[in-house]
Amino acid sequence: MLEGMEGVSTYAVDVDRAFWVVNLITLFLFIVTIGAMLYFVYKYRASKNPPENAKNIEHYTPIEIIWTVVPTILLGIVFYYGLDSLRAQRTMPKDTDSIVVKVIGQRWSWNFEYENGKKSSFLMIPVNKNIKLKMTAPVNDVLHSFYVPAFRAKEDVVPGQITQLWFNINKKGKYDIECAEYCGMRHSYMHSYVEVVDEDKYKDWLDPKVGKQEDTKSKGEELFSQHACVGCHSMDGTVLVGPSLKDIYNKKVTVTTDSEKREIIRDDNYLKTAILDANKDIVEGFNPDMMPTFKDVISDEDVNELIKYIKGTAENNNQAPKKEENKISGKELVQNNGCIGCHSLDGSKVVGPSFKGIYGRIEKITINNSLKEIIVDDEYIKSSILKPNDAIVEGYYAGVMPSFENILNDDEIKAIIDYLKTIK
Ligand code: HEC
Ligand code: HEC
Ligand SMILES: [Cu+2]
Repeated sequence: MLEGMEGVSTYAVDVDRAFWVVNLITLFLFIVTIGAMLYFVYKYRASKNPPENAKNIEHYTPIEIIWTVVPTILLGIVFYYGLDSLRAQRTMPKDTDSIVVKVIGQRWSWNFEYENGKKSSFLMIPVNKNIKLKMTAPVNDVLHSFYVPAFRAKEDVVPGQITQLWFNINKKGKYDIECAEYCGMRHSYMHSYVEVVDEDKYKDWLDPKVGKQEDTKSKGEELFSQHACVGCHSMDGTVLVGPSLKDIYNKKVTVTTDSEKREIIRDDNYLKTAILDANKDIVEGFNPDMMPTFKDVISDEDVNELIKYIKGTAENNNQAPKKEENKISGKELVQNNGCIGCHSLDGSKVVGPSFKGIYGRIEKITINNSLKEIIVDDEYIKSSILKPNDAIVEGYYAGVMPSFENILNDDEIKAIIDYLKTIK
């Protein structure tokens, strides 16, 4: 595959120029030195120049000046073009003029997160736009290096530190991403690709519901942003000031009512009270007096619209496209969390056991230093993901698989388990 031999980023010309300048100067110096050496070997060969004729010349000013001045100029040229290309690469556009993508490099996969929260295991970007990568690795991971040869772009990815890289690509296509820092066993498998597409195609991919969704925005959704609920509540599962309202309808919650803890189901009545009289029931883990009361601010009718909207995130309530998008795909989770860097789907042993046929399989594991035989079920898979070091599969090592506690939530783990069941 020769795609990428030609540089496709705006600064590729600068980098390529520096490359050629350095190489041509090196070639020139090579020819001059080796040429002179061969010439002298021939000219002063022993048969024509008996050793007793040899003279010891101590000084020859002209040649000393030449071999000082010429290399100085050549190095000056190398320095100039080196600095020039480095400047082109490292002068970052502002965040506001760029599409910022978060990159996580971990053993042994690349993960990308876009401005709207979408995640992927390859990088999708529009052509002719500034792209800025903010990269890091998990704190318990090792050094990696993000490298796209076709872009002439490379930067270290360091645990616990954010490094940046930018580019602006002028040619659509698919280009390789490599890890350029040796990072252990599966280093060579730590590759992915960048897909450079038209802006429209990029937008469609990033947010498939744009356009379709805009006109069907429900009354409840409008009220939700109008009354600034969005500032404290997400609809995608992230906890802001208040709990996320995604998928909460008819689910249990622990609340404190009149300083007494109780568990209740979030039905219409509960939601109505939660909106109009927020301090009556305080959701566990949150503080009272944070949410303003909306009594006399929001009419009963509008409260019903809001409730409908909150329900809509749990039920298929004329919000079909939304629902589709919120469905968690176990397959994507497995791809986006680096699991397939260590677990194969085809039965081959990689760093960890293969996922093929994992569900229901009989396995020997070590728990508390004693070997036991178990059948892989939901509970076991869940604890393998959350506490990988509690039970170690025979033939494998502890301390290799990272824990996904606080990274994957219960719903996501369930989706992964459902997906694993299908890999036969
Ligand atoms: C200033 C931040 C803030 C704003 C604005 C806000 N809330 Fe809240 N909300 C909270 C906090 C904090 C909690 C959790 C404590 C509690 O139960 O009161 C909460 C709890 C809730 C709950 C219960 C959630 C659960 O998990 O059971 C619902 C429903 C809710 N809010 C709806 C709304 C709606 C609808 C709006 C807009 C009309 C809104 N909130 C505006 C902060 C806010
Ligand atoms: C850095 C490599 C690595 C990553 C990343 C990783 N694992 Fe593992 N995993 C291992 C190793 C090694 C074992 C075997 C040792 C053990 O039991 O902890 C294992 C064991 C398991 C087991 C038990 C397997 C069995 O046959 O009993 C499951 C299930 C599992 N991993 C799921 C996952 C999931 C899901 C992810 C992604 C969210 C993941 N792993 C990410 C290395 C990894
Ligand atoms: Cu790496």
